[in-house]
Amino acid sequence: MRLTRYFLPVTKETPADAQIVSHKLMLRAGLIRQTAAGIYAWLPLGLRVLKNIEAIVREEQNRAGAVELLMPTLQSADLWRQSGRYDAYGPEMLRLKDRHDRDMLYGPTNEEMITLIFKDGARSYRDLPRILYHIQWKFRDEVRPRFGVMRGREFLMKDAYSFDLDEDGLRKSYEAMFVAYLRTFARLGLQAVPVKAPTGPIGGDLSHEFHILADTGESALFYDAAIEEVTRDDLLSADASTIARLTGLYAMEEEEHAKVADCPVPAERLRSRRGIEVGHIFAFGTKYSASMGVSIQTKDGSQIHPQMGSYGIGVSRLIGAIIEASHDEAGIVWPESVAPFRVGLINMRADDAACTHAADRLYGQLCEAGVETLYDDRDERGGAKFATMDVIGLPWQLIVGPKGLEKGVVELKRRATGEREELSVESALARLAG
Ligand code: 5CA
Repeated sequence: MRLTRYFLPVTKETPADAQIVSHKLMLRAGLIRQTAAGIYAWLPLGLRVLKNIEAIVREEQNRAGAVELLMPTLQSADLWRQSGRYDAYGPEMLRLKDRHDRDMLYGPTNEEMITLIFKDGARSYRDLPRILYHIQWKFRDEVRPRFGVMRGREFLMKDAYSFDLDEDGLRKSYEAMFVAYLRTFARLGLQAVPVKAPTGPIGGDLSHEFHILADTGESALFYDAAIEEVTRDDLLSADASTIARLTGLYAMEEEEHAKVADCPVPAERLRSRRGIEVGHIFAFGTKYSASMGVSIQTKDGSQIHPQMGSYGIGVSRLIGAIIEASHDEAGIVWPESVAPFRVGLINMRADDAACTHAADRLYGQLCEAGVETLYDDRDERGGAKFATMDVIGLPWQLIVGPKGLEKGVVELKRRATGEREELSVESALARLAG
């Protein structure tokens, strides 16, 4: 993509209304634009990151055996009256009326809708177990939307729902999602801490939150330092034993920790840090399947209500969490797996015909090799181009300038470390295409 044809409104000024670094950088790097309190438009660069995160979340859901569908954002109030949550949900729910004066709402979550869809489509034990999920916008009329996409009112969530014949099946589905979560966050370059959680309005008795450690997190956590010893490789190859190891280690939110009379962790191993909740999973049994009358015939002919769980990931919130975890003074440092482009190609002298010719040619070769490249072909000072590339945080910068060309070299800079290296065009291509 040529920058002269793109839409990348990068700013040098620090936006006054942003308090935390990820929000500031998302605005400065032209990823999002606020259109109303807690509601954001995704600009082209931000949308690419969102899609990359979504793709990793999707791959891991599919790998765990979950099946994708898509439910609407607008729901009828009657659906929620069936579960009894319509009145219980409170002012966070955005309620509206259609032209026939029917009560509608913008979905804050989808337990009711998926339960009804499953009820219509499943009859017998052969239809279980199933895990269904979608990636869809949600609306919660938060009292204090803040920190940009971190606590928005409209936000993108992956929510999965499991249906099992018995509690043992539910435990297996819960574990499959737990593994998918550990792998998903590791692939996003994040270290997520699973924390045993109270279940709140979703209901049920088994629940975990997944937190990214960051000083700007909204939750205060207490956990066993041994959790920090779990490596990325452990997480990528996670199985039931990894879950046992992790959930065997103490980790609590402050409020819950305060209720624990005898903390099992010795003081020297107890860590206290803040966390960003990027995922939340619940096993709630028959809460919705019973209240909404889902009956499934078992092998022996009896009828049961399926055991259910729900599993959320804050897809749009993850962008904020990733930036909180990965940035420096100059800007964002994207992990390779979610970067909006792999390479930023800089033509240092758009007013120099030879330099432009060489940069154009290199751009063509990168595209040909399938390397996602943002090409700064603007007629601007080199300094401004470097600053733009640094703030948007692409993993590699490839710099073409007249001096290098005389020697037959281009410069390759790694954003994460700042390491620079001169090499021939061919070697640069080989390196980046790999
Ligand atoms: N139905 C369940 C799981 S499918 C559910 O709604 N869980 S939740 O309330 O915990 O939300 C799931 C995830 O969505 C959270 O872990 C968080 O990462 C994200 N999330 C929740 N509220 C917001 C918000 N206001 N802005 C951005 N992300 C949010």
